[in-house]
Amino acid sequence: MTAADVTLYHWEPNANSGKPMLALVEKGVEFGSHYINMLEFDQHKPEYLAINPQGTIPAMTHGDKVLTESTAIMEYVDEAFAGPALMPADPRDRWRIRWWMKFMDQWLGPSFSMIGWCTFVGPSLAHKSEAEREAMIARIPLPERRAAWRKAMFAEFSESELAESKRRIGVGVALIEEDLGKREYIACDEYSLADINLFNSLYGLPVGNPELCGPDKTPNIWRWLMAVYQRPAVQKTWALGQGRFTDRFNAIMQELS
Ligand SMILES: N[C@@H](CCC(=O)N[C@@H](CS)C(=O)NCC(=O)O)C(=O)O
Repeated sequence: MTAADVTLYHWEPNANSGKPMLALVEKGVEFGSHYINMLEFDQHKPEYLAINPQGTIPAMTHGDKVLTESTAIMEYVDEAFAGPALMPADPRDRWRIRWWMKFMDQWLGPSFSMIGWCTFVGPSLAHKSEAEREAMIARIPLPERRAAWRKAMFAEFSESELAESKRRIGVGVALIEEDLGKREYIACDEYSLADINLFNSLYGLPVGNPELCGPDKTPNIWRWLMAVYQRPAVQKTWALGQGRFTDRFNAIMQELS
């Protein structure tokens, strides 16, 4: 089985879609890129449901294997293919990588996601009629995703849940700043899957949360962002985007360089 048998189904290089995209590019794995336009609900069309019946992205096929869950896909990519190791050998470093990925996936990432869905994803569908939006929601296979889309499309996120997400982002950014003061990268002195995981939610911080992140406020995050932005694989990955996320990436890269 070779890398030529790999197809990644993804949206923009951002959050969950961006994680396996960047891991594949860092490893130098050739892959077929299948863009799923999340805002057109491609992820709920029968062609994609045949790949991932849950109707969420990303998903990856390798030969006849179908892989889902962005962090687990990254671990698979690191183990299945040659190229630079994205997990170090030391057990304590590996534990810290997994600690950070769990923290992001379960605690901090969903808060970034809620703010993004409230400010960008939901409003992007405001041009559709209420009936069209209801029909889109009715096609979503997972009840929890149906609930999330309803809140985003009809601006139903409550004040208290948005406040909790903002609180978590503040706490998370402070913790990341503290740990980046202890070592070169987030989990150890080598670039790892944990950096890929975090970068996909944090690369927009200087624009999205200037009140929390900047060269004076968070010097360790700033140093880390500058180092990660400069990686050729990171630049190649964000060039695969089709819109606003790549524009934002390019604007911040100018600011950092
Ligand atoms: N835990 C999953 C989450 C997958 C997920 O919910 N992805 C979002 C995009 S970041 C999605 O597919 N949203 C589209 C939808 O719910 O219709 C992973 O990490 O892959």
